[in-house]
Amino acid sequence: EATERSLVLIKPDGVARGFVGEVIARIERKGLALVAMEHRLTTVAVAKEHYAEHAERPFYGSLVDFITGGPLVALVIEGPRAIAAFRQLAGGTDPVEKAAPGTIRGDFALEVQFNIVHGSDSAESAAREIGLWFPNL
Ligand code: DAT
Ligand code: MG
Repeated sequence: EATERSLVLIKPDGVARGFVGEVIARIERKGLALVAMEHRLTTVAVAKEHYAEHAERPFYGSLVDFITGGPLVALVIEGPRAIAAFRQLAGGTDPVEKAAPGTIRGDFALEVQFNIVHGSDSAESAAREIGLWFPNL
């Protein structure tokens, strides 16, 4: 397989609840490499751009408030099919209805907005998101 990169966020709920190590351990156990990692606060401008595809959705404002409401950990991961591989580790968006037990969301989350992690959903999204979060990479 061709190697790929994906943008992962351990969102503020994941950091506040102490899941940074757990998420990174799952990424490493899967065999994915860490290419960049930073603990940081997110500006409203970056948050809005990151979630631009959801700008018209009713939850957009609270999503931007949530993602800017505390520190998060942004990572770039790399490996064969890294984008799909991390989406598999994360589980579906709804942590109860969609994420299976054994996934990050299925194991640790209850509410859609507070689903611990973000992972790029396509090669196009990954390129856009890596450029947004790690412009020097
Ligand atoms: P994903 O994070 O699985 O790619 P998405 O891109 O559809 O999911 O949505 C981005 C985030 O927005 C998601 O992780 C949590 C939040 N979200 C999605 N649907 C929501 C809803 N119906 N109510 C509240 N938050 C929602
Ligand atoms: Mg998404």
